[in-house]
Amino acid sequence: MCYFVAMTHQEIREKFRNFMESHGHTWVASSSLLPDDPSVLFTTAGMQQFKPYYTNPAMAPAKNVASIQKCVRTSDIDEVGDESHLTFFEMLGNFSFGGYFKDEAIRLAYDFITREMGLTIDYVSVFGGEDTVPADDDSERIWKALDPSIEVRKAGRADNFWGPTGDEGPCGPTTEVYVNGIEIWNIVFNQYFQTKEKELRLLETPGIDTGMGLERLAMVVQGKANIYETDLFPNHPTDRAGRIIADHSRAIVALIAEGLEPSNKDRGYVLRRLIRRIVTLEYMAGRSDVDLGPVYEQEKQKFLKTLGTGIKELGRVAEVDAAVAFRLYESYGLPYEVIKDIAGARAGSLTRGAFDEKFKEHQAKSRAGAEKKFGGHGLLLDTGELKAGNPEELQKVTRLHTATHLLHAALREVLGTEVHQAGSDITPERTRFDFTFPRKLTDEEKAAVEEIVNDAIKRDLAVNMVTLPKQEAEGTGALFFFKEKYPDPVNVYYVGPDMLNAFSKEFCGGPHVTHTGEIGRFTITKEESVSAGVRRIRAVIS
Ligand code: ALA
Repeated sequence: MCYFVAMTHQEIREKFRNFMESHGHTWVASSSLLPDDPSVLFTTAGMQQFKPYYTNPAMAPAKNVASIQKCVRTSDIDEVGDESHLTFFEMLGNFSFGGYFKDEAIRLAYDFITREMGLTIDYVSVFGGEDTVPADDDSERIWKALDPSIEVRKAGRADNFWGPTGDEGPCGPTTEVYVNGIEIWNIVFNQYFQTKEKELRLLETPGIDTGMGLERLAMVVQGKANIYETDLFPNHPTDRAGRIIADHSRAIVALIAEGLEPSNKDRGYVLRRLIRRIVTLEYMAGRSDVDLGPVYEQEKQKFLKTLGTGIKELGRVAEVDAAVAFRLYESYGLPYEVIKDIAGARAGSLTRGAFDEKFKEHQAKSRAGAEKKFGGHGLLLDTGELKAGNPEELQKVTRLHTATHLLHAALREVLGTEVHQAGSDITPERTRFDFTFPRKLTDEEKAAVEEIVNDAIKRDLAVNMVTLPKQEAEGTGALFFFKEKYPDPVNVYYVGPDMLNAFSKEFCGGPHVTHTGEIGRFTITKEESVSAGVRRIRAVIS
C-alpha cells in the first residue's frame, strides 16, 4: 500500500528557500505591504523592495537574492471568487542584479518546477516582439535545450512584457511557465527602464525578476481544482461569497497588521472597501461571524448604520448607472463592488471605470473647496509628507520638519554621503525618516546622530529659503528626494549662515521654523529595517 501525501504549503516554502539558497541566493525577508515608493499604493510584487537595485546594482546587498513576498493587488479584485485570483497572495521569487540572466533564470525555474515540485510543464510562453522591442529568441532556444519536446507559445506586450510598478521603473519581456493550464511562474528579463513619459531606455545591467504565486503553486502541487481547496484556506469555501470573504479577510488582516486604518483616501480607502464588502456579503447571507479584530469591528459597526438603508435605496432603482452608484456611495458609503454584489443585473452596465471617474470628479471638487476654506494655503493636513489639522499641529509638524532636515544631514555626516532619503512621513507626534543604508545602526552611531542634531538646535541656526531655477539649484549640492518631484523653479531651504556654509540644504516645499532653536530637544525613538537596504528612523521632539 502506498499513500501519496501532498506537499503542504509550508514544505513548498522551505523547498523554495533551500533550493534558492543552495543555488547562490541570499534570502531576504518579505518587505512591508506599504512601500515608500510614492507612485504605488501597495507592494504588488517581490521586486518592489529591490526596485532601486536594477538601476543601481552596487546598492544591492547581494547580486542574487530570493524572497517570499506578501503582496496586495487590487487590479484583480473583480475576479476574486474564481479559481485563482486573489487580492492578497504571497509571491515566491528569485532576483538578480548583474549576477545571472536568461540561461540561469530559466534553468532554475525548470529544475524547481520539474524536479523539486515534481510537476509537468504544460507549455511556456515567450515574448514574440512588438513595437520597438525585439522578440526574445534566446528564451525559446534555452527552453528547447532543456526539453526539446516543450511547447513554446509566443505573445506580444499585453501578455509577455511586465512592469514597471508605479510611474516608472525597470521592466522587460517575460517568459511564463504554465502547469495544468494555470500560469505558475513569471520570469521577467529587466532589460529596460520605462520613464514617466513611457519611453524605454536600456538598463546598463540587465536584471532578473521572477514571481510565482504560492497559492497557485500549492493548487497544482496539491492537485486541486482551485486555490481555496489548498491547505492555505483551511475552511475551503465553495461559493463565491465565501471565497471573497476568505480572500478579503487575509488582505484586511495583513493591511491592519501594517498599521493601516480605513479612510476615504488611497490605501485607507482600499482597506475600507475590502471591509465593507465582507460586511455586506455577511449581511446579505444573514450571518455575522467574521471576526478580524477591533479595527474591522469598528468599521463594520460604522458601516452597518447606513448599509440597511443603502440596500433599501438601491432596491428602488431600476437601472444603476455611475451617477446613481456614486450617490449611493456618498450617502450610504456603498463602494462600487458592494453595489455590484447587491444590485446584480440591475447594475449590469455599471463599470468600474465610470464609477472611478465620478469619484475623481468629486475628490477634485472637495479639494478645491478645502483649499478655499484654508485660505489657499492648502491643507497642511496632508502634503503627502506632512499632516496637520489645526494650528497647534501645524506648529509641531513644522518643527519636526526642520528637525528631519537636520537628521538627514547628521546621518550623512555619521554614516557617509551614500545615505539618501528614501521617504518620510511627519505627523504632530513624530517624524519618520527612511534612508538607504545596508545595516542596523550601532548605539554609538545613533547617539552621534542625535548629538549632531541637538548641537545644531543649540546653535539656533537661521533657516532660510531661496528660489532657484532647478538646474542651478542642483548645482548648489542641495539634497533632493527625487528630482522629478519638484517644480521648476524650486525652493531650497538651507540651515546656517549662507548656502555655502549651510549645515543642511534641501529642495523642499516647506514649511520650516525660522531658527533651529524653536525645535526643542530631538530624540531618536526607533531604528529599524523597512526593506533590503532601507532603514527607518522614528524621532520625536520635546
Ligand atoms: N514581477 C513579476 C510579476 O509580478 C515577476 O509577475
